[in-house]
Amino acid sequence: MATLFKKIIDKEIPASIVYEDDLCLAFRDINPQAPVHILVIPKITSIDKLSSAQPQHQSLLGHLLIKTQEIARAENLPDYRVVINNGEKAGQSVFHLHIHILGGRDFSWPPG
Ligand code: DGP
Repeated sequence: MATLFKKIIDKEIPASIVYEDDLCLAFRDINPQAPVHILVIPKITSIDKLSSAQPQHQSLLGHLLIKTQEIARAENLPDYRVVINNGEKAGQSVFHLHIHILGGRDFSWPPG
């Protein structure tokens, strides 16, 4: 079943897209938890969460992180938090791998 994020990739649902290439898409979170809150997702749909990733996805995962730091730089974020929620108990609600980029405010630790 197509997730919400697949529909965003296919432009069936509008999103505020900040970056796109052949492998990934980045767009602003609809429910931002910080002044800047961007999601970076792979275009392939076979990775529902980080723990489903396989060794064959190594370069894709690296690509997502490199794009994460480029997007943070483009958003003028010197400091930012990068989050991947893996599974329901960790707060994952959309089962298509995504990296949260959060910035523009201070963050506490440990996270809730
Ligand atoms: P997570 O809880 O880690 O699975 O994060 C899912 C995020 O997706 C959550 O922060 C809200 C965001 N989100 C859910 N639906 C939409 C949508 O339709 N558009 C956008 N831009 N973001 C969405």
